[in-house]
Amino acid sequence: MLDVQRRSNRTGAHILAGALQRHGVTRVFGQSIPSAFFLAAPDYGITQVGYRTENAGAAMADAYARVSGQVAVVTAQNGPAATLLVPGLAEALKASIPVVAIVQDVHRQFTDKNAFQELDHLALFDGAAKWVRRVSEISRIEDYVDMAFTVATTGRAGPAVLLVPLDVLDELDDGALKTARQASLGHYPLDPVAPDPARVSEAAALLASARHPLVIAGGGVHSARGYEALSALQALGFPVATTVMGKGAIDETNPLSLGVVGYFMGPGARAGQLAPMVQDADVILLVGNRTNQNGTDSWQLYPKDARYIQIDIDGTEVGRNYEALRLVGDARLGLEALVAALKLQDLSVREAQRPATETRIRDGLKDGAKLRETKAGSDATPLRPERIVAEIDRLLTPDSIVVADASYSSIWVADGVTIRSGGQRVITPRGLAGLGWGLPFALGAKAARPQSPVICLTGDGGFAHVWAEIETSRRMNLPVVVVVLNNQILGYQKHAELSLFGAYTDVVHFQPVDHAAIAQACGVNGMRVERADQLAAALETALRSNVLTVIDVVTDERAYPPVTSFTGKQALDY
Ligand SMILES: Cc1ncc(C[n+]2csc(CCOP(=O)(O)OP(=O)(O)O)c2C)c(N)n1
Ligand SMILES: [Mg+2]
Repeated sequence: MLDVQRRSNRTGAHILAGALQRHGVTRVFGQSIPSAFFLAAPDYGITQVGYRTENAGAAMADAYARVSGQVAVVTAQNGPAATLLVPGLAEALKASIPVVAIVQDVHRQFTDKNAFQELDHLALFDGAAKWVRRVSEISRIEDYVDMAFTVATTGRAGPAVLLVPLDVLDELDDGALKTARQASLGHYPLDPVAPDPARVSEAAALLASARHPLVIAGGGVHSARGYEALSALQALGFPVATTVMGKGAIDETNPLSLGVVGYFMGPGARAGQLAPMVQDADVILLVGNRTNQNGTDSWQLYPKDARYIQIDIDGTEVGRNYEALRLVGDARLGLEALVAALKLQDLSVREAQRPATETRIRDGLKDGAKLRETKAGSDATPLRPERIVAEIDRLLTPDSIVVADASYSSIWVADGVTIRSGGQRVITPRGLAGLGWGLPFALGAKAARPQSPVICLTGDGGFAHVWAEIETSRRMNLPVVVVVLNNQILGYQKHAELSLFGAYTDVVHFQPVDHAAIAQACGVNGMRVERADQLAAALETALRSNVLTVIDVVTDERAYPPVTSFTGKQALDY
């Protein structure tokens, strides 16, 4: 539609769509509502990814933002639909992912009259978003859209909720309105600021003279796209570990990469033998790392007496759990500045230590691999999850995206997938670790990068939250591979109970479910795998398919990952 025509009879819905177009939005996760907006949107180059449930839609938007580097937009109706956005936005809040949720609100004249599906959305989203506002004038739509995008992308990224009364969208632009707004704010980080140069020099001096320095990178490196800078720092001789959210930030085949450190470094973990290397570190650089419970193994793994340096865009995260030299700023710019400052330092200590550091990592990983081998190479029936992930890992390219649901799947993937190039993506719900985000994450990732293979690992419990989205995949042409660990239990739940109480509650076991048949019933592919030698072919077929494939793998309910709190718990050897 010509711009002139648009202006002459445009409504609030057109203004909203135009503002999103200005921010580079081309896809919106929605379910028809607000209808006036979605009817106008195609004229602005915006198409809809139609979810089945709002909670899945919010998770799709989250993964879309993680993978694309763009703000993702999700919409919902007022009332019940809005309530279902809360879990996904809460994940985005905790994981620092920029999502703009546009939520329809009741007609302005009906406000506070017990209108149909009226709810106090400001209160509803208060704890699940960075910002919640209602736009109540057509003349302010662009202002509020820009505020929402700015809030989502500036500083620590996160979700912003914009409430739009439906009559505002229907109102005609009286022609008096003229927007002066030109900015495109749909990418993040919007304002990549660099840390104080004096502190950067201080940090460089500390790192250069450290005997056992260690870098522990978190999800902030992905958000800042700081991959090259991180690998430049590693190239100066600094060993690099990551959190689960940071996995993918660094090539894990580099001799100075430890892999993921945190709460699953028990026997059989890839980096399980490297815990002493973390504990012995004298200077630790944290980058975009929240130092949360799982990442620090309940704050037991990171040493108490080390010097910490912390780069984070959010100054309130710096020093939260470990007092640190404060480098408040963007992870990429912070790392770049640090690399430049280190090049001015005498790096002879680091050079001298480097061979010993590499040997220590190599030996530790070798010992870990020996302990893993029996499980990762196992032909046992029912299958071991370690074997499944090893088969997936063999088929990955740097372009592949691996997604995991919460529970054990996140751990199996974080521990079993090998990152071969900085920037390779592994998407896990580590903000809140809610069950059911795996499949919608996979669909959101596929929407962001349609050419990339997307493989999702999920437990049978978590998958059941979102079976409905199999149909979404088919309808929206988002073919992904879903590998279901069919152990017929709420695994982590049962095992945590066993480890803590020596007994388990009475609902952790499921009746048998044929997940392949569920997929087939939705008109996509379903396969059942009961033997390890069927796996490779099943995965290859699934990756070639142009529709979603569910691979339902019968797995051993006794299999649990090397979570340190499980180590030595005999109740788990049942
Ligand atoms: C929405 C939500 N509900 C409950 C939990 C608690 N929880 C964590 S792991 C788990 C068991 C998950 O079982 P399943 O998805 O089958 O994975 P498995 O551990 O068996 O591989 C539960 C109930 C959660 N993390 N999120
Ligand atoms: Mg299970």
